[in-house]
Amino acid sequence: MNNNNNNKIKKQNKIRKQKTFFTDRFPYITFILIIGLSLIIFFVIKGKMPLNFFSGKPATVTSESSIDIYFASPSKNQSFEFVSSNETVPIEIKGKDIENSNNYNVNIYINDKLIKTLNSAPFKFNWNPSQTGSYNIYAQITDKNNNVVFTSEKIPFAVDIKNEGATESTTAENVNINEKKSKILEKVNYRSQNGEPVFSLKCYTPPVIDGNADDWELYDKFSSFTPTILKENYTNAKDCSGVFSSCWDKDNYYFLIQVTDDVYNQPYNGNQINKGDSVVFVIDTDLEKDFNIPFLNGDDFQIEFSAGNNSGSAPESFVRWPSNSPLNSAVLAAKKYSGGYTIEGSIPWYALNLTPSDEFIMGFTVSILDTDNLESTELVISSSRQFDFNNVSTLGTLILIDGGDLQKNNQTSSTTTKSN
Ligand SMILES: [Ca+2]
Ligand SMILES: [Ca+2]
Ligand SMILES: [Ca+2]
Ligand SMILES: [Ca+2]
Repeated sequence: MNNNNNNKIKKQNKIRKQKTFFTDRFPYITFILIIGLSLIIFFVIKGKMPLNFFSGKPATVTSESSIDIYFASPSKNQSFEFVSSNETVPIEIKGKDIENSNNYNVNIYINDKLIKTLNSAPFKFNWNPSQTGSYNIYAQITDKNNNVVFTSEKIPFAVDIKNEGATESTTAENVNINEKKSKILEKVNYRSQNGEPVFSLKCYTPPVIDGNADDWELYDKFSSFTPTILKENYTNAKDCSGVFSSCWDKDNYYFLIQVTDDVYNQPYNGNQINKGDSVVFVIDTDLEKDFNIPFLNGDDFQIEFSAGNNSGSAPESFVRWPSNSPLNSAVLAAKKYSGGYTIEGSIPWYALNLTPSDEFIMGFTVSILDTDNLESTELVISSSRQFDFNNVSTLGTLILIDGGDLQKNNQTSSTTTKSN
């Protein structure tokens, strides 16, 4: 009997031990089950929610179908052919919902990068691509609480910039001249923030001032004009662009500017030519002394040129600074044609109180003023990266160099490969 009782107690202890063993493990099993179930629920919900929800981005609130927008520009697969890297792609988004309400922001993404947020109509701007390439654009509409209410489809387009890079030198095969230019650039002090210097080569046979460009083949051509004033109006090279060349001898500074302009509009003469289509030189003949002076002084010149008024008057010049009078000693010839005009001219050095010399350096910006449909200037593009008529510290640089007789060198280099 006693023995029997002892066995019972032992048995109960064994059961209790087993129970304790099971209850010891039970919390872990419960825990693993909870984690497992949570993960399953999480993935089920995540699959049904918009992707943004878990990545901290604003959640979609409004039904996407309630917003209706489209790209008026660019169109699908449109390709843009530009002649300069300053040209822009017009971007315009239209849609009644966004145009009739002030409650939306339009975020524009190009190649998935946010480049502009517009918050009122018209939803348009000009985008300047830095390089040739294939792009895609889409718009994301957000409400004022930054919730995404619509994302448009991606519109592919392409940009091809012909003259990627800067100044084109037609004397590239003449190694001496390029070496000379590099050496000068190493030693001279110029305002590099305003752009690379423009070189003017000495001419041994002066160009004939007749409006024809045929005697300018051997000279450097500058075409990298930058929109500088009212630049928001700049759209493309057909609206306003140019190619500028100049040369010099002991008597004169000669220049040729070929302007591309879709609408020639010069209603004025005399002291008002700067309100119509015109070209302006601003020159600081004492750059070294005035390097840190922003205001115009006695050795600076602001000279305007017109190809003639709308009724066909002769080309003319006007010196805005310092004299406020026409530059009568300048010789000018101009041609107007569909899509632009050309001005060729010579300015005697004595009019600038200057004696030219090899490696002479001056502050210089040539600007093209474009007037199309308004009564005054709508856009200015300049040879310097920035430009302000009244601030000579925005001027670029012009360097006179003697590269030898180009006509003679050109004949020699076409018969021999070795340069002297
Ligand atoms: Ca000529
Ligand atoms: Ca124009
Ligand atoms: Ca000066
Ligand atoms: Ca014009």
